[in-house]
Amino acid sequence: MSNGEPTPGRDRPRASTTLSRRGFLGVVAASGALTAALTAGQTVQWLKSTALLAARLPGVGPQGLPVNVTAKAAAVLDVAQDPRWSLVVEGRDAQLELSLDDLLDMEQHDVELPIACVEGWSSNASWRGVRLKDVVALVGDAPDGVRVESLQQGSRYRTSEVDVNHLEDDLTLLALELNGEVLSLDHGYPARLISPGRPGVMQTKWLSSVVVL
Ligand SMILES: Nc1nc2c(c(=O)[nH]1)N[C@H]1C(S)=C(S)[C@@H](COP(=O)(O)O)O[C@H]1N2
Ligand SMILES: [Mo]
Repeated sequence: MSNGEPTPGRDRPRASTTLSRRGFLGVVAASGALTAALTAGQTVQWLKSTALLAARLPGVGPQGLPVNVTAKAAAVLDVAQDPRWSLVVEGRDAQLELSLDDLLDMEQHDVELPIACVEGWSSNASWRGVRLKDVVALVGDAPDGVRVESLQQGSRYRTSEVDVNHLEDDLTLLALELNGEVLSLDHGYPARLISPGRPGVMQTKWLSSVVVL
């Protein structure tokens, strides 16, 4: 047959061929759905309920988003909750410190952006906070980019660079809230970076400073 379909034998009822093809198509559809689920964002909750796959996935943490490294594991529980916390903004000529209240007094913006971890999960979230470029503008530079630094010590994940394109992007925030609540400790309280199209590893948590490059 030119269309490559199996030809039912004369002695086999047509219906049995149709049924077996349907069965085959059912398997194809099911595996397609699984592939789609594994590659799509926002599926972590669904996968968690699938016992077969649960062992390979991170737990769904506070505020509905997985946590890769907790505040406790990063040894920032005390420094992150210190009421004297402030964000150091280091310009080329000027330096200033912004308290959490100072940041909250600035214009707040809402963005929807995923965290996409190379370990194989991606999850969308709503973030609210100040634009990174608004913070950098306070020290009056036209930077080539910035480096953000974490309160966390001794981890290669404690800093990341934000190039000028991401810095100028309206969606690049120093996030103070996640999914309608104050950022939880595990997600980077008091402030964390969130920026579009960067791997999760560069969405630095528990910020201590922003350094103009
Ligand atoms: N300071 C710091 N920031 C960090 C990390 C870290 O270990 N330390 N892990 C990164 C990685 S690998 C990912 S995937 C995201 C996870 O963010 P979440 O735990 O809020 O989901 O945070 C990033 N920011
Ligand atoms: Mo990650």
